Amino acid sequence: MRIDVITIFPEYLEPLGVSLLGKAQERGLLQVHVHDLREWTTDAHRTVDDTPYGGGPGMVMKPEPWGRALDTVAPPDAVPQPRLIVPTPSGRLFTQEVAIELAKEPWLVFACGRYEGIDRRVIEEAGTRMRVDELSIGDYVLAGGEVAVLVIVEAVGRLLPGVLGNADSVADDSFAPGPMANLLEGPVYTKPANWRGREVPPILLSGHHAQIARWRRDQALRRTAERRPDLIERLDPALLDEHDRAL
Ligand code: 6GU
Repeated sequence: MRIDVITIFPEYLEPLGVSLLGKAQERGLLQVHVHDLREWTTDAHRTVDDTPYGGGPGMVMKPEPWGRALDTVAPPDAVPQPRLIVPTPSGRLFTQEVAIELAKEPWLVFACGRYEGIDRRVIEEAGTRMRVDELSIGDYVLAGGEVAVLVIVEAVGRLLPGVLGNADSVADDSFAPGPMANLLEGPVYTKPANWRGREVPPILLSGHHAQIARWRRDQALRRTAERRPDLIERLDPALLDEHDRAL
């Protein structure tokens, strides 16, 4: 997969070269290119924003640098066209389901807004030649889209074939299909079996794999009911057994 990020703070994206995603790039599974939007300004001050038409607080990102940036990074005659992701708190919610969809794409371009956002016409015009997704990573407000790009690229990148080792497989994810689908992960333990007088739950030392699986599902259900009742509501009742309902 190829990823381009257009931002006024390229250094904000440096973490993409570290750890799992850094390895994925070294191994040729992912190519990340970060571009400074100011390269496409034409004035001495390299201006990227201006006051909003209609008045109001803050500043809006000017269309001209964005138009030139997108035409350069994703030329209108390129085939195929990339999918354009615009991180914004007013976007559709980014979920694991969206991550799975994006992981199937060969090419993503991220347009990072700052201030009060990007002039609407940029998104409209881009939409005439590529798929555009405005995505929010949650119900809180960040200062700009850069951190949201880190979140989305990490969630998508770890789904790419070959990026994860077997030890931390995608199949075990909280939101992956299977018996633990849409449940939060329960507690985990490692050695020593007694630490500062606290014992690991004995079932985990028993070697009874079926009982361990049952216990883990109970723990996941309890934790999900406590912390994310909204997820319990959305569980498929057909996937709950007698034992689950007794909890
Ligand atoms: Cl994608 N951008 C900004 N600026 N704030 C956010 C967000 C995105 N998602 C949640 N809050």
